[in-house]
Amino acid sequence: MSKPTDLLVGLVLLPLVDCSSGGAGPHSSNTVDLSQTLVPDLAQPMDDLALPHDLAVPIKPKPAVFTRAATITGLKSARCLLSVELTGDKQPDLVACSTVDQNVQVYRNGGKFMFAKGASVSTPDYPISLATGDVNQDGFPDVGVASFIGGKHTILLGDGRGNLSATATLIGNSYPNDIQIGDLDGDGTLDVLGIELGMGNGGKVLSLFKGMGGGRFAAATTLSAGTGPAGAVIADVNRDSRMDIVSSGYQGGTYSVHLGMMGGTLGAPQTTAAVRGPRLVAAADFDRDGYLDVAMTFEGPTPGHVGVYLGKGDGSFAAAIELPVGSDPYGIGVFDANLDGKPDLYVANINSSDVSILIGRGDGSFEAAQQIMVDGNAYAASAADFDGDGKIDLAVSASTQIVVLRNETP
Ligand SMILES: [Ca+2]
Ligand SMILES: [Ca+2]
Ligand SMILES: [Ca+2]
Ligand SMILES: [Ca+2]
Repeated sequence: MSKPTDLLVGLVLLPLVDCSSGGAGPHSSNTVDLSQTLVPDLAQPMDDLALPHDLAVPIKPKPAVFTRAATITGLKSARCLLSVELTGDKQPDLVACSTVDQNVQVYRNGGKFMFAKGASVSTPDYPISLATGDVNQDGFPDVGVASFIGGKHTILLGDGRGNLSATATLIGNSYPNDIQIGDLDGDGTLDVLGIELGMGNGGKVLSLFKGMGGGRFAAATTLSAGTGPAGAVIADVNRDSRMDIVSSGYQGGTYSVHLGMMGGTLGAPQTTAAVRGPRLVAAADFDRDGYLDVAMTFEGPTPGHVGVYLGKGDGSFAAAIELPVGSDPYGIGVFDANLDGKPDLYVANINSSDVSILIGRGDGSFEAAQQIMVDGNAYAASAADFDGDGKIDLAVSASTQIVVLRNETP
């Protein structure tokens, strides 16, 4: 099986680690805080709720059930995947990118798991990550694309009818590997964050492009981070209503936290050692203590693993809980797969050509991964309710195809 994880650029062999499962911010698909519910958790008996946490009898959560509902073929080296409603019919569409076709391709959701090829936009120089948000505040979601070789981030404005048109091109450091969109300075306008491996430059920076409204952005300001940033999430980890950044330091084996400060600035990074090769990052309140936690995929063949870091609420995190998944895990995101209101994880595995679904128990621990084959190097996945039945489905980018899995959990 081919393993397209390496790209020769110049004389440097680059391990590529990217691909976003979605941007953060108002349209985030990898940040879910399910803790804010006021409804009692009916999955647990009342006696259980009254017990101290460590005395509670663990309730085994029900597994999720997914079946293949659609296979979109004809892709070449599909690397990114995003679910976002682009056509105005309230049904989430799919956006993929191809490093061979060098484009971003929209697949319009026609209902009943029928997807039709829609708009295509040329995005040269190895597009490898997508994010979404309404950057020009016209009510229609837009798409940001990171192009690895060009060191650039292209903003594609959505018109609400399924079309995407390139507007700004944002040049940051070098070799962007992930892109996130969120309001980092709290001015009500979405900003773009470039997460850049910076190969050959001793790259230790993130590039922040502040949104100025109308889809325009300021020139990059740089934030120092762990060596070789590969992925990040924008989320409020210390619950002060200011957005923060948690980024992975792929080359240095670290993760870094930038806390949002008064006046729209970001504080100095707090960098913590992780095990080798952290890649992409997602956030949710996995133990439901009111503070966001993060999960990261880690480079590694067999067994691959995900690290879950429970937030302490002050911007720091407990030591990793390591969860085995498929081989060479890459894209990661949060959804409620088994409909119990507790956040679960999906992980795209490159080498094992499958997706792992980790059912959260709601206390920060997880059931053993359910593996679903997708028959192709899986770099990215994206969750959305494609058929509108209230159950969140999952689309997986698998090299030459996109496999759409229907959630049939009873
Ligand atoms: Ca914060
Ligand atoms: Ca938490
Ligand atoms: Ca769940
Ligand atoms: Ca559904």
